[in-house]
Amino acid sequence: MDKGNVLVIGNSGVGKSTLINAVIGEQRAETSWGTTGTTKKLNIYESEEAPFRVIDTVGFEPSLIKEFRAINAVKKWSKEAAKKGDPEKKINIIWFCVDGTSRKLFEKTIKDLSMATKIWESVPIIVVITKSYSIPERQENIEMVHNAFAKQKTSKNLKAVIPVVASTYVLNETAFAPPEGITELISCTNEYMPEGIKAADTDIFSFKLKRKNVLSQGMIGTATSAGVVVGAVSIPFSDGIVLSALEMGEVTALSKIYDIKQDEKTKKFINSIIEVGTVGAAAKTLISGIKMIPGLNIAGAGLNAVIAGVFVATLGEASKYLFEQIYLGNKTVEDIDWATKITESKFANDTLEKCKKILENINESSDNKSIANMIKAIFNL
Ligand SMILES: Nc1nc2c(ncn2[C@@H]2O[C@H](COP(=O)(O)OP(=O)(O)OP(=O)(O)O)[C@@H](O)[C@H]2O)c(=O)[nH]1
Ligand SMILES: [Mg+2]
Repeated sequence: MDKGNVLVIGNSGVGKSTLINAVIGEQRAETSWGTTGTTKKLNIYESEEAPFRVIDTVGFEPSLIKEFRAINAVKKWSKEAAKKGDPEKKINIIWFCVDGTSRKLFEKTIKDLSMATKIWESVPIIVVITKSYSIPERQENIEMVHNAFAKQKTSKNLKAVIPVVASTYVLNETAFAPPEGITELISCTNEYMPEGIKAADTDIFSFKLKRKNVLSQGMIGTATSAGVVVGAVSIPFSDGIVLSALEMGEVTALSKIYDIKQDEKTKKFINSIIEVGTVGAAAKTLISGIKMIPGLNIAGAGLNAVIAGVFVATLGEASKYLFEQIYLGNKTVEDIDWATKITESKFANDTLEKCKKILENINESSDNKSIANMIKAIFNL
């Protein structure tokens, strides 16, 4: 079946490549198209599973109005195909990317992008606010985009404004902005594809599930690295481990990736899992188990760093599984007994073995980064 084409435009550095990576994934094919000798070319990304193709205008600078070379390249790509009777190269949707960290530029960027794409006068536009790290600013940013669009001739083409974080953004040692908006963007894009090339709901569902899995893994990896840093500077853990802000951030972010409704029931559910994975019996047993590993060649800060990192990784793995089951409709956030049992078994099962392997591979001189990398490798993060 034919696939639709999404044209991605936005200033250089706005985050187009990072976005495409999050949407299409690693298992993708990348083909370049463009006249040799110019710096403007197109990169076309597709994967077997992805419901649409994405065309990246590399290094696009819409402020250089007379230099719409990237757009001309898209036109050419499309036109040549039309001549050959190849309907596959039509632009079906345009993603306008604006940088969420520089809202002052929204108006000018939208004006420039509208000018650049005026030849596609009736193609649906989705504005993607990239790098939307700041939650309090999101709603205001969406309104700013709508206001900027109201002044454009193509205002009727605007279908949605979606704030995204395409890759986990680390704010400080315990706080990070997790990936957001990616699967919403996938659904929304498919929704506005013309009939005939629109993917079936079931295909979109399984594609989104895979993306959620990958985004979660990346996020757990980032949280694990943060855990190592916090563990290394904290007091030794004797009676359970509490890195509360970090763990709360990690588990809540995972619940959001799996579209779990953020209400009181979910809060209670999250608190129960965190308790098991911090001060619960399984957590305490694991800590004493680690401390009794024979021939332990690392002590103090290094050992605490490993413990903290392993706990964050294990808690992440457990919660990811739980939220996935809820997302799939197999369980609900009211199944707390089930959730705590699963979490306990994650901590009890092979986690001690994993710790042994990690501790065998590091020593007193290992820095936080190498400790984190070792944990991530063992946990496949
Ligand atoms: N952590 C994080 N970094 C991001 C995100 N989006 C963009 N960045 C960073 O911003 C920088 C620019 O992102 P790119 O994706 O290369 O931007 P681009 O639009 O493809 O740039 P050109 O190819 O030059 O047009 C990179 O350092 C990215 O890592 C995000 O969602 N999270
Ligand atoms: Mg790029």
